Amino acid sequence: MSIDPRIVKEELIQIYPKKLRQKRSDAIAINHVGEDGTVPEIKANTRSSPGIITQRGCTYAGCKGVVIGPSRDILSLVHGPIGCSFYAWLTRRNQTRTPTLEDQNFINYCLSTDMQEENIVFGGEKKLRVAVKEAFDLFHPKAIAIFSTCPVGLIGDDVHAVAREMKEELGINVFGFSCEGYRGVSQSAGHHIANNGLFKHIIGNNETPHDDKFKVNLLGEYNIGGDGFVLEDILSRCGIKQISTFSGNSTYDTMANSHTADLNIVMCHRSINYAAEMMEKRFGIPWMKVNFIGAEASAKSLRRIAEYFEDDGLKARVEEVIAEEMGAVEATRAIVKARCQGKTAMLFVGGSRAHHYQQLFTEIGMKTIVAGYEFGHRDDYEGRKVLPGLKVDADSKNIEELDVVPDPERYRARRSPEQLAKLQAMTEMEFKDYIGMMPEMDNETLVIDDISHHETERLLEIYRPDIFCAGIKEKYAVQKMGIPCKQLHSYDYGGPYAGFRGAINFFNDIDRMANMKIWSFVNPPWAPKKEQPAEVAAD
Ligand code: CFM
Repeated sequence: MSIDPRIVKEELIQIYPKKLRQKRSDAIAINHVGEDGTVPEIKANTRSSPGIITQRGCTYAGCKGVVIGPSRDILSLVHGPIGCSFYAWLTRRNQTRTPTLEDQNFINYCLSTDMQEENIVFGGEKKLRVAVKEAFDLFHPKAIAIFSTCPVGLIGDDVHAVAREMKEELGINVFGFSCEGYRGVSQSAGHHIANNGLFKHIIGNNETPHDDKFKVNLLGEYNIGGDGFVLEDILSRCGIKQISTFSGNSTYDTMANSHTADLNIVMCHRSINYAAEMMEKRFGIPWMKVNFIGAEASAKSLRRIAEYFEDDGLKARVEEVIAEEMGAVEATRAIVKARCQGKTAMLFVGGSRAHHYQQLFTEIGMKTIVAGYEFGHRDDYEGRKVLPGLKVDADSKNIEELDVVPDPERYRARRSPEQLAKLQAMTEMEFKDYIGMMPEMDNETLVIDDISHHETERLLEIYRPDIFCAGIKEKYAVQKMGIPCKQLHSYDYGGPYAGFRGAINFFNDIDRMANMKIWSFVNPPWAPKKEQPAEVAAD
């Protein structure tokens, strides 16, 4: 069945009032990849319209929950009303391990200043100071991070002044984030604020040297459902030393030591590209986009890392690891592909997974017909080449841009610009680059930014895809319409899905969901009775 995407687009937006119709029209692109790789422009990273029921989260969620939260021994203290903490408590499946009994792990805790009306009226700094002290006395952490929620910004509490004071008094690293929920148009602003904080307060604080030959940091990997564990295993078997991860299964010390690495490999471009750029400017560490979602994609990423280090031993080791893993992947893939070939998927996730997971569907013959991010920017859709032309609007201006210069003692260019250009030309490596989602999607597919609930429902009615990928907020509305919904934030308690073993898990899970017959029986009492398929009626 082929449906003209122009008619679908019209159908999605026709119900809206005029101004909203125009706004949503700009956020819906019909993909077309030109000969030179150009794609249509899409409007992204602008304010959601009230009432559309956005999938987005807030700036505090992006800073505390996404980027800093997964680090196990930084004590996160939320300055705000208790709800902001309670609803962010253990809701993201970022896993961690404590290798020894001495290791601290605060991930299960939920610390809040529990602001009351009185604090809103008279100020909350005093309460914050007491809370930092109490947290220190209880846990003796290496570092305490303070996160601001909306009312903190509105009443003007200076969390940074309190952090400086307490750092002095307690003798540990204490730092604050002005990541009030309203600070940006989505959680994306919180990523940027968190990256700035990592850079100002953590990276470069630990000078432990390593004499390993191949040293990398894995950036933008948060160990959801154990993805990070899989990647740690693969990299170490290849003989690649992972100095730190930002920030799945990480510690304060490893992140503080990350400037000693020789390459930054970036999984989630959206959430961490700022830190990658700043580390290159200050320390001379090049960054390279990788993708470990999908077996083919993982193999390609490993080969690129090996090319960067220009070492035959490493290249051989990488090939061995790929060969060890691929047999099992191919065995499952062949079975699942035969059952899933030709089925369709829609993906509406965050700021990178709606792109990365298309690869896994492709590997089992499934086609992504519509996709979109919640809070991606134009570069996540169209590629970083659009960056110079991006207009900086008032909302983006709200977020500090750090002025980064080479560190006078510690800057060391790991590769010359000529070397990088040579590597880039030879291996299609994307140094300091990300080509975005749209160039890898088929022509005439739909790309929708910050999709509304109405648009979601109409899409499902029109296309009836075999699987819809989104989050918990969408899941049951979608399934009530008789279409299976795979959560790609939490993985529905499943996973890991990264690397080779992750691909096997994903293939099996999608096979189960997309081929489950139960969905075709969903029949609300008001609808005319459906014929049961013959093979079921005969049972
Ligand atoms: Fe990056 Fe993420 Fe994502 Fe993200 Fe997220 Fe997430 Fe996500 Mo949920 S950091 S942008 S803010 S890959 S929590 S681990 S799944 S929306 S697509």
